[in-house]
Amino acid sequence: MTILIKNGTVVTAQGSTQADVLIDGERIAAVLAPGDTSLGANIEASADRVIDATGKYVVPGGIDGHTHMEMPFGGTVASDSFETGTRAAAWGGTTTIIDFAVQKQGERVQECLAAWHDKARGNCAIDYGFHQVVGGVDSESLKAMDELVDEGVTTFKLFMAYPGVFLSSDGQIMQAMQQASSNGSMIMMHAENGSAIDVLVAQALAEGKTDPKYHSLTRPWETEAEATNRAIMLARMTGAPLYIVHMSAKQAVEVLQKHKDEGWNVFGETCPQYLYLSLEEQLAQPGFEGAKWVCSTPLRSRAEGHQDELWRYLRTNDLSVISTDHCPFCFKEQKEMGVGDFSKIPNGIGSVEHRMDLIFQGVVDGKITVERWVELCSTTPARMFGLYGRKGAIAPGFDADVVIYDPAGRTEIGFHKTHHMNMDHSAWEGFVIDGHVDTVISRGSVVIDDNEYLGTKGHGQFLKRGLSQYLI
Ligand code: DUC
Ligand code: ZN
Ligand code: ZN
Repeated sequence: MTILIKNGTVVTAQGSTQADVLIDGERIAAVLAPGDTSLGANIEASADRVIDATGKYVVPGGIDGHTHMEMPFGGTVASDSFETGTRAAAWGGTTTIIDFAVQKQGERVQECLAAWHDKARGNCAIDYGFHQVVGGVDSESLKAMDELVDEGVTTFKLFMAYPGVFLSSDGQIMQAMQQASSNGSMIMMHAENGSAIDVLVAQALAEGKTDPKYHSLTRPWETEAEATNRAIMLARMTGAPLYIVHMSAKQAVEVLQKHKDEGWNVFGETCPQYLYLSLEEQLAQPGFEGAKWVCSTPLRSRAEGHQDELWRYLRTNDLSVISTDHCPFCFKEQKEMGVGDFSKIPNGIGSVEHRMDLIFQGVVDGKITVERWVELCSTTPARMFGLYGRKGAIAPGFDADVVIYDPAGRTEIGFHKTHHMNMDHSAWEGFVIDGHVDTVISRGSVVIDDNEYLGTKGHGQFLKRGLSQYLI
């Protein structure tokens, strides 16, 4: 099967240019400037399908480097399966996810990873890889880290939050970082001071402060900035590179920026919810409504100016990746577990379907360029997580993961506009985007075309990842 995408504007992290893109089988065969006849004068006649992309952007498929499909968490399980979650991702122009396999204390890392393979195998609409959460750092799990690197799982997530569940002590973090430093892998960190948060949560509840907004008020920015600084200091001592996930506090990014400027190999990720949503407008809605927006790190105060600062840090590359931390829970029966006690609300927001659109709105609003959109949502995640060469660019030899995006289109987001995630509500209800995902191609197969899903369960393959290109 050959597909010719003609007359579009091909956007990569490096620049935008008028070009035709020829797909042959699962790969991009050629990117042809206007008038380039090196493959013959009329390749259009021999192509199986021709798509006219006049006036549209042709961009590499989105890579969401942070999702939690069907993850057991907070006494329940994230509501998207690999089947529903990857299908929703495809609808939104994301053609690769990297999900988190989870190991808890006392469990064998290899068995946990095998369980995640079982959940995903044969079920995904788009390609997928895994990071490994190491919730119990000990001599066995440290050895397992070396094995996993050989199996294409080259990133390991640790938690400084959730005492008794996932939290690693500073000593455990230090050991895992030393291991990463020796085997070339990368540590990803959930940087919040979980012990301090637990004290604040217990005190708030004792004072009768039970509403969802207290989720954010008991996780003040200091808990994120302190943990960020501690994580980086530990990484500095071990020489390990460090990637801080879901950053939401401007003060935490300021800490990261300082160490980055000193030449340390530290990277920051943020998510759409921290760029658009806030404590005042969402979490503090009356009654229990705010539960829809309980996630960690938490949404922060707009009055404190975090959102604008995060956009600025995206421009300066102190934040270099946008993922979703997609961790959906239904309102009925799942979020409702926390009625009368905000600490029992399962933490998570579902956004895997909307990231490309939401961040494109940042282009429309003049916050970032169209090339930076591609870089933050596809190219840097590919380089960061050892996928570049296959994913993250429109270039010959790369996988034919391509999105045709219409900047003159319009996308109304929300549950009532029928999103495709397995959720009974939307954190993004009412958002309108000045752009539209028209066509999505995953390894040469058209999976979304003109508001129709054409993909298949099981098309998505496991991606054995290499080492990060950002390691030195
Ligand atoms: N934060 C969330 O909001 N959900 C899953 C785990 C996490 O760290
Ligand atoms: Zn986390
Ligand atoms: Zn997460």
